[in-house]
Amino acid sequence: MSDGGNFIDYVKIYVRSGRGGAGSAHLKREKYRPKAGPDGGDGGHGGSVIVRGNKQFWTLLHLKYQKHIFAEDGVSGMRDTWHGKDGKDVIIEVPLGTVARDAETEEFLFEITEDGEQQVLAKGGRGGLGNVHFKSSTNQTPRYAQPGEDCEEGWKILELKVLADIGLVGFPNAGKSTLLSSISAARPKIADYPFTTLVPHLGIVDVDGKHSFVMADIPGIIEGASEGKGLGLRFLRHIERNPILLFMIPADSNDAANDYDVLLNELGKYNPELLDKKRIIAITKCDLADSEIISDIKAKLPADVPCYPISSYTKEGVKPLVYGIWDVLEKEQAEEPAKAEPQSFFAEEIPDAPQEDEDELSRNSVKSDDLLDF
Ligand SMILES: Nc1nc2c(ncn2[C@@H]2O[C@H](COP(=O)(O)OP(=O)(O)OP(=O)(O)O)[C@@H](O)[C@H]2O)c(=O)[nH]1
Ligand SMILES: [Mg+2]
Repeated sequence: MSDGGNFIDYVKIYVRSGRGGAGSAHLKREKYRPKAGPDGGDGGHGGSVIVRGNKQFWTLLHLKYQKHIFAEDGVSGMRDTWHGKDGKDVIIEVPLGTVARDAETEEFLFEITEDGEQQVLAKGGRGGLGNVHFKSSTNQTPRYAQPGEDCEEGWKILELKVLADIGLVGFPNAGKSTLLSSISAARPKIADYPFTTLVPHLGIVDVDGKHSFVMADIPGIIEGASEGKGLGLRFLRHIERNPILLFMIPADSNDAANDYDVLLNELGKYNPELLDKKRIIAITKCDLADSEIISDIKAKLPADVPCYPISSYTKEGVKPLVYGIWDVLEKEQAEEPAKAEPQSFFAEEIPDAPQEDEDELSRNSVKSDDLLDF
């Protein structure tokens, strides 16, 4: 898919689950047994509105014109202990990386990260119990039954935050899309005018035939983007969960150090947590500058951030950059479980903790045909 309006990463929908059907309070009357007792059946459960992850979906476009999503009500119970039919659930399929929030309170509800993962957005009401359940030694003819439980309803926000390992950050024209298309099968539009890229693109980058990672190309950022200049910063949500950011500074920039500071500043204004991510810098378009200029630029950029001069045209420096990214990613992956699970007191008692297979750790599971190009 090319750039344009087909990529929808934010929808506001009104959802309503089904009400539970009422239990029946029917009293059985037979010709010769006028008080044959209660026989009111239970009401059916109301259907729920459920969100399900589907790795075939890459956008929320299918929800753009379907603003109201209602599940079916449960049917009331009837005489002869007839159980009312349950209301049907509604399943909303969403791409992986979709986050659900309550539109009014902004409360985070859940996030879908796995194919087939299901979460309830609005729970169906329980069906009421029929009066047969309330018969007791002291009350042989209960004249009441439970009403069905009410539905849940409200405005919800579904927001897609693409899942990538590294996000490209740079001014328009910095060469982000050119890099992505030179190292992956993604084909974002490339042109010598600013804001060529209007929506995020993902590509799978092969490292060495054994390992790969996912790179996200997003629209360019300019000074004042946090105040809405250019395309604003809305799309930065797509790099919020990337563990690494790759800053792209062109070799023909007038002031590389300032470019880098402006980018950092804008990211920080959008979400200060973006500044906690690992960073790598690529000096792009190095075919346009001689080595002296490149050394000069390098010297002006922070020494503690790995910096790679590259040219997507001549391919010079591109492979070392890819290896450099993989290096940082591997370290991040190794650190990740340690962060998530504090060391157990019993860890020392486990003799030889099995070593994780290198391939298991790798991202090889992402195949090239999983490539997403919005
Ligand atoms: N000489 C040279 N030009 C390059 C190189 N990489 C990209 N360009 C050119 O720079 C221009 C912008 O490239 P893009 O890849 O579209 O830049 P971008 O950062 O994706 O730009 P936006 O999508 O607008 O943010 C195009 O004309 C590219 O052909 C490079 O390595 N060397
Ligand atoms: Mg681009």
